[in-house]
Amino acid sequence: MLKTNPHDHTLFKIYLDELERLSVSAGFHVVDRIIQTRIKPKTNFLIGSGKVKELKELVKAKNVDYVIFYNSLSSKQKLSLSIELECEVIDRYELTLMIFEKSAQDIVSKLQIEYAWLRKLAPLFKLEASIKYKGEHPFFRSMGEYAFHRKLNIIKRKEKAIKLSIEKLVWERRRQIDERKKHGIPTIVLAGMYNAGKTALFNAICGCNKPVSDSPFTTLSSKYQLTETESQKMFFVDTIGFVIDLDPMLIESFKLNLLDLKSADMVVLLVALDDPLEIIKLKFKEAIRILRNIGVEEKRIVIALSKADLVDEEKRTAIPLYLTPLLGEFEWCFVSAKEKDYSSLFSIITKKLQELSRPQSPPQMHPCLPSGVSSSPLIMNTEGSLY
Ligand SMILES: Nc1nc2c(ncn2[C@@H]2O[C@H](COP(=O)(O)OP(=O)(O)OP(=O)(O)O)[C@@H](O)[C@H]2O)c(=O)[nH]1
Ligand SMILES: [Mg+2]
Repeated sequence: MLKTNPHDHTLFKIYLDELERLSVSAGFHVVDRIIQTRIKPKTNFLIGSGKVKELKELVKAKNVDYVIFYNSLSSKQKLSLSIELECEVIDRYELTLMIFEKSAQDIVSKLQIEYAWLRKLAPLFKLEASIKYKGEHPFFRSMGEYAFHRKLNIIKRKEKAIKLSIEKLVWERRRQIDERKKHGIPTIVLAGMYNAGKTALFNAICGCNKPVSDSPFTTLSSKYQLTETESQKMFFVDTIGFVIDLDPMLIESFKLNLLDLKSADMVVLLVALDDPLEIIKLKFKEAIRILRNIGVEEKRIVIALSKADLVDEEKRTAIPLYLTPLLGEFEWCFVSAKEKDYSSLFSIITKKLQELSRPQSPPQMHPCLPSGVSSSPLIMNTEGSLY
């Protein structure tokens, strides 16, 4: 890790712990950590040349296969480091994609992951080739250069094709969202860090049986389920989890998930209570920052302090006090998927939907009507396709 804030004495440890947790999830055995503090990253190696030397010795001594950087690496840095260290060098973006690949089941996730890989690796391939063929005759290209151009064209075509497929899916998703809005069924999206308990709550509310686990990014592509409360029908959406310090390029590659969040009538942000207090606070802050960056309006966010069954009465009083500066203006409640305790969440959602319902909406579209939409032709299954 290159630590650019010399005054940070605690956060960087949390970030590194998170990186180690992700590395283990991806299947790595972590042998050591190296940190350098410098305000300005170096353009060639990110870290200073002395540190590169130290790292090289460590790589040799411990017979290391991979060096994983917390920081994002440019193509130039990745290439220079892997040549110098004589091993694979990846950054957190690539590490996250490796974990995604492990849990990717459906075509939508696989497509988005492939797109994210291409966005990262295509510039690296171009750089590698330009170094390799620099100085070769401009008119009589070597066979190697021909092969490179062929490969580059294949990559470009692939990138274009994947982008097109994703755009088609985005278009289809937009259409489904518009149809849902037309039928006046409000959409409630469950968001939060990975492992926050989104899928467990989704399953409990909707009676589904989607995979739930302790490993990061169990859910990659959104799951949808229409459900009926006492007063109305709602679409619940389970989404991909966030991670601390999420790379904006990664968010951008997962456009479909973005669309779900942006178009939601309400976003329930799950903040899990099974972490130490300072981590709960950090993850809460990060999740709010990510939602803001995506463009989710604060008035549409409800906070659900999840896994409440794990905290005793004393902590139930202490935690909201500790989180007061963050909870601020948000409506919040405790939830427990395990104990099927989410009635307060439903009360808040219903109340907020009433507040948010706009007067210009046609009466039949009002989301809080006691559901005259029971036999709506537009119902989606949990994978998002219409039936
Ligand atoms: N005690 C307790 N554990 C819970 C509760 N909800 C979820 N968990 C556990 O927390 C872990 C993560 O749950 P998930 O529902 O998979 O979390 P997620 O937010 O969907 O995670 P990703 O799909 O990776 O983003 C699992 O081990 C669950 O059993 C809860 O209400 N109480
Ligand atoms: Mg999940």
